[in-house]
Amino acid sequence: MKTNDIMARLRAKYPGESEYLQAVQEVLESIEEVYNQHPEFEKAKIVERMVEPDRIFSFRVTWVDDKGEVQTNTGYRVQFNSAIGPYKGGLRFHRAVTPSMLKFLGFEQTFKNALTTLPMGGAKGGSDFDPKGKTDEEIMRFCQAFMWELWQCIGPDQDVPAGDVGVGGREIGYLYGMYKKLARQYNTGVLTGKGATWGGSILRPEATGFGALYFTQDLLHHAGKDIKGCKVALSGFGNVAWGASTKALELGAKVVAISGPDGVCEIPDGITPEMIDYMLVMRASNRDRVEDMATRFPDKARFTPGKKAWSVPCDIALPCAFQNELSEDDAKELKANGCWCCCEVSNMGCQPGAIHFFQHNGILFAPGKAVNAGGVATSGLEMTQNAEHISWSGKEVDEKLHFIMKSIHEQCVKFGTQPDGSVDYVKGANIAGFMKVAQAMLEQGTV
Ligand code: 2IT
Repeated sequence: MKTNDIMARLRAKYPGESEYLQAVQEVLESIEEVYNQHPEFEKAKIVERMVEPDRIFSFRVTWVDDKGEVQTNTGYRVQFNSAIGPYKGGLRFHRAVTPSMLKFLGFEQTFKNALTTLPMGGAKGGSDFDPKGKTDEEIMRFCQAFMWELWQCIGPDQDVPAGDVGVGGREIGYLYGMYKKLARQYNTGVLTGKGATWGGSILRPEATGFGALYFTQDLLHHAGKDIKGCKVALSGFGNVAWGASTKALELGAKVVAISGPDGVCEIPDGITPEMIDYMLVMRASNRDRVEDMATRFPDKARFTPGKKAWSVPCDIALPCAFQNELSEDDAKELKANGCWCCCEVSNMGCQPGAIHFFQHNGILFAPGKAVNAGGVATSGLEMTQNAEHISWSGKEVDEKLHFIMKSIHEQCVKFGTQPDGSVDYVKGANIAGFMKVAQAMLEQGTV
């Protein structure tokens, strides 16, 4: 296998699918050496098969807004790979959603899910619907119209969607309500991220952020460092940023910046539990403005329009928002301001130039598919509880999540340790995830 040849073919076949091509290139570069030591992979054309989604559903979603006007969006479900289990992955509602974006996310999800140790294949879906400025009633009508098409593609043993950007507990509720009406199936396991009283797992809302901080803690320990007293800058103010801030505070770190599409809020004395609670209000408002934090807490937070969280001096940077949100220039600014660690919590949050800069300038770096896997792992735990018709305590779920994050860190160390003793977490995560999926595909024959 030669990465350059495969990439040239994919670029010609899928011109303009930049996120998808970027995600594939990153994985192929990391696994090329290991892959070429396995002639059986080459013979079965594992890579050529693995970079193509199993299938993509695309559908029109028509709904009526509050003014009575008819609106049309496009919905998708990309079922990427089922080698190690039923399709599993979130739904993203964002104006920029395209097949390329969902293919990149589905591809990443396949390896991430393999890292969790649980039997889940990879998928992603969503729509170019923009939740910004929409009322609760409009969100509900859109979710119902979306499920009208999606319900035939999913099922508890087939494909289990969850939330992602723009899809949280409220949206999962509306989607689940409509699923039951259409399918006349009452198995809670068809979606994860549900409410605690109707099949949801305790700690699922917190899990992505909590898991990310458990992973960061392990990474720091491995490097002989401690998170206590560290200054953390993070991007976003949604579900992931909320969970990450909560756990960062609990572990004794100080969150000095959060951000949004409108700019950054600097918080010199560190975020407080009250401010973390307010993130939920900001998310539910659909205003998509981080400035609201500074308006609500003028003594604590200082808003600067147009700036990113990466302009604020910190020890640890945690991208928690969107792909490619941290550029090479941002990486340089972070280093110049004293940052020495970046754990990517968003999927593909760092641009390739930023990762390269971190890795060649002694900054600890770990990729999203390892750092943020606690979210989907806890979705897997929700599926287990649903299948058994039981509900575990918060303590039980937290212990399992902690164990899974530890095991992901160990897999990264196993496959990513370099001759000088440092760990290349990108390589480690990609090789560990790839080997598991590749082996499963090989054993299941040419399908
Ligand atoms: O990117 C992700 O892993 C998610 N959005 C969560 C997916 C899931 O099925 O819980």
